[in-house]
Formats: sequence, structure tokens, C-alpha cells
Amino acid sequence: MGQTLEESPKAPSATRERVFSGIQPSGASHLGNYLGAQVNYVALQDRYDAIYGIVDLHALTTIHDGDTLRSLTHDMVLDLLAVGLDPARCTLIRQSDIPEHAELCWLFDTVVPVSWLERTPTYKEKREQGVDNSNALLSYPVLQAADIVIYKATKVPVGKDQAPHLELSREIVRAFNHRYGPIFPEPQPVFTEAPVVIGTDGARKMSKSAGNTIPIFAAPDEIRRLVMSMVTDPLRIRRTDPGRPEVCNVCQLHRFFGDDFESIWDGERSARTGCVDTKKLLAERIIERFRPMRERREQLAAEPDYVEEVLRAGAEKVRPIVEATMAEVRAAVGTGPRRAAR
Ligand code: AQP
Repeated sequence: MGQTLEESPKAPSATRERVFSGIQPSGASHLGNYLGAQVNYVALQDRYDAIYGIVDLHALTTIHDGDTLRSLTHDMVLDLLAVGLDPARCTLIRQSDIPEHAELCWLFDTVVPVSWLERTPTYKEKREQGVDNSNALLSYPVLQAADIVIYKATKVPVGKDQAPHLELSREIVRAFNHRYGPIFPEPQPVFTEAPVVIGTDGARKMSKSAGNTIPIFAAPDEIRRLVMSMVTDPLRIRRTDPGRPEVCNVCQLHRFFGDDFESIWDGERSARTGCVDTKKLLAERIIERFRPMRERREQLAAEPDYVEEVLRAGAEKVRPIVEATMAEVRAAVGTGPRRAAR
């Protein structure tokens, strides 16, 4: 069960609920990442105690070159800062800077039956896409659960593709709490108005590994090329055929790039406008929307140490939270030194 941002309660700052979400540095941020999750990352930073992780350990399931991963991680921090995350209002961490994520994942692994993981839809999808069938790929949702609850976060802004993983996180928390006592809260997803953005192929979820993305910081001409290549309503063959905005991915995307989308849809329905007109308009609107963010990203990229400073400060800020959680966990499971009897 998820909720949209509008439905979520506004917490007073003294007792702010915690939000966590992770994004893989597995490639350039795209419209799916932005509309499905990042807009909520930005919106939630003022209302919650928000922690966002660049989850490089997760990306190791697909990125197998050290220099590439380091550089993609750096780029993802720039993306997040450019879309509006402000290190003064939220905390940005690199997952591998906090080794306790992996420790907690292992402890969770001891309560998770393999059958729970094998039935995860994303595991099946990734295997179909030819991703190496590593133990890490199978255990991915377990590490994800650890990422979230190590901070005792209760809200997780994600796209709808992540809903089964969040369900699994709650099952893992229940299994762990059942064995060791009530240590962790059950996290709930928070969705945007665009919980699933479809890719340029008009069929599958926009996804880096599916090669159907529109990267938000691509050069304007590249954005134009990708939008012009988008698959629209398959039944609209001639320019004079009426369009069906409900099934046309270009029309659907217009909902997020202007208040006049209904008149654009009317134009399509009555064949007053053709797919090419609608695509050209969408491309220009996407370029315009991301122009200030692209400029900001360029400015930030010119400061060589800034990203590492942000990550260092983030790691320092979360350290007491992580230590408190892990002290509680280690005491419950029996790892670490024996505590003196009082
Ligand atoms: N198409 C999408 N629609 C809505 N939300 C989406 N998200 C991703 N694609 C869409 C959301 O973006 C956040 C970060 O995603 P991620 O990059 O960590 O992982 P992902 O979901 O696996 O993204 P990709 O592009 O599909 O990456 P690959 O192909 O490398 O696995 C998440 O909240 C996700 O829901």
C-alpha cells in the first residue's frame, strides 16, 4: 500500500518522520527516475528528515568496472543536487561509506527464505535481460531493506516498480522482529503522480537496462532525437487518423509538462495535430524544464571537491543513527562483545 505525497501527513519538525530512498549509480538519470521518484525526493526534504543514498553496492550487480562505478556515483550525486536536493535540507550518502548496510543485510539474510527472493518480479526481469545471476542479484531486496531500516525510515519515495520490494522489506522486518523483538518499523512507499513512466518503446517501463530512456541531462538535440523516436498509438497510422491519448505515451508525458495537456489531447483526438507536432512540443518542453537544472549541474561539476565534501558530511551526519541502530541489533542477535551484567 503506497500513498501519494498529498495524502502523507505533515510531520512537525521536532518529531519529523524519517524518509530514505536509494538510487543506483548505474547510468544517467532519466525521466522515469525523475518523475517517478526524484520529484518526491525534492518535495520531501522540507517535510521529513530525509536521507538519500547513492547505492553503489547495488550497482555492482551490473557495473563491473571500478573506475566506471566511481564516476557514475559522482555523476549521480551531481544529478541529485541539480534536480534540487539541498545538502542543507537533506542528507546524501554513498552506500559503501556506511559498511553497516552490508552487515545488516547479512543479518536479514538469516531470516529470509530463498523462495521469497526467487519470486521477486525484478529478479525474474533482470535474469531475462541477461544480468549475471549472482547471489547479490537475488539478495538485492534484502540489502534494500537494510538500506531503509538501518535509519528506521518509515517512508520511501520510489516508483511503482519498487512496490514489490517494499512489500518484501516489510516482510523481512516482520520476520526479524518476530525472531528478535520489535526493533524496526515497517516502511511504506510514497508514490508520485507518475508512478510508472513508460520508455521510448511505448511498451516497457523506462529503464536504463532496457535502453528506452530519455536522460534528463542529455544535450537538447539528443532529447529531440529520443522524443522523435518515441512509439505512439500503434493504431494511428495516417496523419488523419484520430489519436488515442490514453494509450499514447507522448500524450501521457505531456501531463507532466504543462497545464494545457487536455487541449493537446483534444488536438490528437480530432486529428487537428499529428504525432510529429505533439512530439516536437514535448521535446521542447522537456528541454526547457531541465535547462536551469542542466546549468546548475554544469556549475557544480566545475567544483572538483564539492561532491566528495557533500558525501563526507552525509556519512558523518548519519553515523550516530547507524551506530544506535546497530548497537540495538547486535545486542539482540548476539554479535559483538558480551555486555557486562549490571
Ligand atoms: N520508469 C520508471 N517510472 C517510475 N519510476 C521509476 N524509477 C525508475 N524507473 C522508473 C524509480 O527511480 C528510482 C531509482 O531507480 P534506480 O535507478 O535505482 O533503479 P531502477 O528502478 O532499476 O531504474 P532503472 O532505470 O530501471 O535501472 P536499471 O535498468 O539499471 O535497473 C526508483 O525509486 C525507481 O522506482
